[in-house]
Amino acid sequence: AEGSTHTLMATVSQYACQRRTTTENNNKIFTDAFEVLAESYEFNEIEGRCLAFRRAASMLKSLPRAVRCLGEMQDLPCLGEHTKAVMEEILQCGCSFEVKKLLSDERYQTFKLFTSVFGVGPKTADKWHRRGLRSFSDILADRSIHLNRMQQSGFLHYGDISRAVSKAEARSLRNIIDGAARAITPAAILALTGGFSRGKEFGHDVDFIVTTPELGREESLLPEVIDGLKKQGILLYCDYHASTFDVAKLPIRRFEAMDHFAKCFLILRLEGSRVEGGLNSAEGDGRGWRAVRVDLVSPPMDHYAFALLGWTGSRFERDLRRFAGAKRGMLLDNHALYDKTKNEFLAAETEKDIFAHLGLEYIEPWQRNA
Ligand code: TTP
Ligand code: MN
Ligand code: MN
Ligand code: MN
Repeated sequence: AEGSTHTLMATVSQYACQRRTTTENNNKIFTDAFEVLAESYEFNEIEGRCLAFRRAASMLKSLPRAVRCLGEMQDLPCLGEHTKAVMEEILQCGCSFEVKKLLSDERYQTFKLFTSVFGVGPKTADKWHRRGLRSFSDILADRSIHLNRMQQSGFLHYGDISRAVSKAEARSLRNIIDGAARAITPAAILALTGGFSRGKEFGHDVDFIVTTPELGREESLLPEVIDGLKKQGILLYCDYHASTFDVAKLPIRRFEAMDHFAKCFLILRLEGSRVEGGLNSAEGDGRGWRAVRVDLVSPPMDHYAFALLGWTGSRFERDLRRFAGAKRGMLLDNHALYDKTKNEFLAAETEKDIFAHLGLEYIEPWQRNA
């Protein structure tokens, strides 16, 4: 009675940055199915369809309640023929035949398994699948396969890092990184970003911004923090990327997956975390520690707000960029916001400043789970 079709969809924007999306998902039955389809298209490098299913899922996550009938879909954005057909089937039969078929598909299952390893993407999974490899033991037994350092760590710590990280573990890690940064400079700034800053209960890693108000100092801060973690004996893996950030090269006009700030992808040893078994038999019971993935990024302080907004992540951030370009003639990325009409950079000290420049209502991080 309370939910006429109108209240469900009257104001839904096609852009995630104009929607509020909490961690409560009322349409999980549809979005789980869409994620399987999106993944399958991703594995087969059919990017357009993958994106279509991800955008549709993101839109459904923002709805205040479940979609209950075909009629309710008509005015919702981001839904095409294929997505609607899948939803219709789920409404009628409780599941999608196409999704069921994929879940039992050998190629999908193998890609899913292989890409669950840290350092293995669809390209590597495809290479291994073509060679007839189907399991971890197939890979590890094949002497002709060369694993890079990241993949070696991925297999070594597989059991631990494929287990979700809890909020409590994220807090412990925060204290560790905070201690390490403060030992170097008391002025160090540490901010939680990524999924945990959006209020998620669990994550696949923990993301932090580590920087300092002293401009230029942030470049050497990160290597020093890493060194501190190493001296504590808790650095299990480190992939460090020095800064390639250059204000003179802004704005960056083509999309790049990675930003240019100094950053590192780590695996840390977290003490006091109980662990069940892992792939590696050494990761057995009775251990008082677990391995956990941590990402650190160090933007210079005058670009802090852009880095924070970018690293807070989810589809929300991607749609912010898309909205900036399509609706405002602006270029937004993790480094800066550039107004192409005025030919100038728009400075920002806070995320709120960036929303204001874009003429968007401010949306809290916990409402950005798009
Ligand atoms: P993730 O840690 O991959 O995702 P998440 O924190 O949202 O979810 P999970 O709980 O599974 O960890 O990425 C966080 C954000 O970091 C994501 O929006 C992408 C962003 N990021 C950049 O902006 N630049 C980069 O160079 C990298 C590596 C990540
Ligand atoms: Mn994360
Ligand atoms: Mn690298
Ligand atoms: Mn991350």
